Amino acid sequence: MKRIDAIKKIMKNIRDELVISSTGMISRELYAVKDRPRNFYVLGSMGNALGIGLGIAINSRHKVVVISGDGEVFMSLGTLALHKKLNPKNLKHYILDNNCHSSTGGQPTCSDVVDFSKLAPNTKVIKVNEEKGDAPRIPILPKQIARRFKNAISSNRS
Ligand SMILES: Cc1ncc(C[n+]2csc(CCOP(=O)(O)OP(=O)(O)O)c2C)c(N)n1
Ligand SMILES: [Mg+2]
Repeated sequence: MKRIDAIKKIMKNIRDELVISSTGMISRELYAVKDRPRNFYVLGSMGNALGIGLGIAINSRHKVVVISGDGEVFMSLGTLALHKKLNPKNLKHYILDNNCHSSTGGQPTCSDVVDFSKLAPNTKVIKVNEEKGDAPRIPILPKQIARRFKNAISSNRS
């Protein structure tokens, strides 16, 4: 499956959930598939999508969906243990696993020897292919992404 098709499939079932997406083409493709103020694109800060999602989930009643890559998860593998410990019922984690850092040239990861779904609850691994994809850069600035996300949460609109 193409990574962008996995993102389309996830987004089909999204209503008012907050969606946090990891650094690289995953965020670009999410923007291309369905931009919305309730999406938070973690630009540049690789390894932090799940931590941000957990922070929101344990401090609110919002339903939170995190979309990560395998390289992203390895940057901060300990956050999976924290996820298991906190176990918020309002957080779902999708990991789009292509066994590499496809956004930056396909450098391999060790995801072939780890089953992420055994390490944390509500964690679904979706195998995707290694294609980099061609979604363009997100044209809104990180500050604007953060501002409209905060506004969307506080006004409770989607
Ligand atoms: C701390 C840090 N290191 C490296 C990068 C560069 N970088 C951006 S995306 C990416 C690869 C992400 O890989 P993965 O999460 O597996 O997603 P994929 O591109 O394979 O879909 C890298 C290395 C970064 N933005 N921040
Ligand atoms: Mg990857």
